[in-house]
Amino acid sequence: MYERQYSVYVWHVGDFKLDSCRVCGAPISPFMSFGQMPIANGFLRPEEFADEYFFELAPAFCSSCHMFQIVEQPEPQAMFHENYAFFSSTSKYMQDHFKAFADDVSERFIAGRPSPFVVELGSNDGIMLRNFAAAGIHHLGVEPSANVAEVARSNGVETISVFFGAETAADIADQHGKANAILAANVMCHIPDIQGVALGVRSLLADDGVFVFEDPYLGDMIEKTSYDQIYDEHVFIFSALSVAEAFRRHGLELIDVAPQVTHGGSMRYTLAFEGARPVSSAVETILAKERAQGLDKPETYDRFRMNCETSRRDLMTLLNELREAGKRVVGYGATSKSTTTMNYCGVTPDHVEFISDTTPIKQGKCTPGAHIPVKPHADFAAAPPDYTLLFAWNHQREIMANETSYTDGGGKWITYIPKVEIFP
Ligand code: DWN
Ligand code: ZN
Repeated sequence: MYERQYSVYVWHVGDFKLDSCRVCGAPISPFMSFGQMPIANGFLRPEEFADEYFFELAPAFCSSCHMFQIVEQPEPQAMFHENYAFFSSTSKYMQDHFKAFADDVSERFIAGRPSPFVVELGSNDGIMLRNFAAAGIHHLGVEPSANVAEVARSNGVETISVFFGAETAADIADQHGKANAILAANVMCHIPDIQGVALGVRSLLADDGVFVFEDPYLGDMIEKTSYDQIYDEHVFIFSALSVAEAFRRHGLELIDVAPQVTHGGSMRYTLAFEGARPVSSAVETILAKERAQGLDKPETYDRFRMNCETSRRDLMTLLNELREAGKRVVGYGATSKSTTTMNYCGVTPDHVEFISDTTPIKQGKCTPGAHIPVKPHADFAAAPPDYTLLFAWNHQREIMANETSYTDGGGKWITYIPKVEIFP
């Protein structure tokens, strides 16, 4: 079944075979398939439908090193390019979150150093680094998507537009010196060559430096059945178990963890050279919690698969009922995540009239695979629908605060995480 994909994958990436874990090389095989998927951020116009790229989205769990990963991923250039559609700063809440992230790193690891240097991998439009820039701290963003990198530069954030790896790391160290902190937010889970990043971090990090990154958390995904975290860009969904093991192989030690509410449940991991810094008790606590949750056991992922199937059935039952009742349903937030939801569940323009999204580059185009039109928020406000399907469920608090007039006027919301329901 996976023969074609093996060859595609080997052709694209070369170093790893599809049937072996990207971290430890142990044999792996998918425990489910979400079916044929397009590029999650590949918003397109009708004339491009015929040439749309699809791959099979199938996750696997490695019983040896506990890494959760997808077995096939499109080549990076197909996902991160000069037209990348996601700009981090679209959410005010996320701007505040990254300011707090930057402040925390500054207080704990930067304050008092004579000439600190901070590097961020996948710095997007500079949402985090601009806080360091504003404080006059020597910084560098590494952002492969040229359009968002340009926005960062225009915000005064020094940024180079390349993929990070051992070679780039050595160049940066030559030009700028070693980094006291290397940061990454919602980036590490996008990079299949985790070994290359680890080598790069090793060569760029100062002896007592820290590597701090956060990504959507496997524990939350399993608990909430938020399967929409799985899409082409997210090659890994990390846990503390898998992160500790992946970096231990490169002499880097997990010294702290901190759960985050962002993106529907994330975890911030802090790593340092082995023995260079004390290890927080939070690490042992989270490892024990993950074992108790079964994140190290294949049966957990069989249960997850069944929960995904239930979620899909419930969502489609509701959307079909609303369609038959002649109700208008509009989507809110043309998220990357919703590409998995819509294509896995079979949501069509007959179910969802259009999706409201504030990102100009998405507007006027259609969603990948499902081909639902994306329109500006003004269209939503001008003709409020009976029901609004909350694809940006991770921004629920901010969206509810902004949409009180719709809700107070009797508008209904639909969520599907952690389960399908209508509110209020
Ligand atoms: O890891 C990733 C995360 C961090 O961001 C990437 N792979 C891509 C992206 O994932 P996403 O697209 O699922 O992220 P969001 O933040 O859930 O996307 C929100 C979308 O909703 C954006 O297109 C903006 C839009 N939006 C809106 O139209 N009105 C968002 C808010 C808060 C709003 O009020
Ligand atoms: Zn493994």
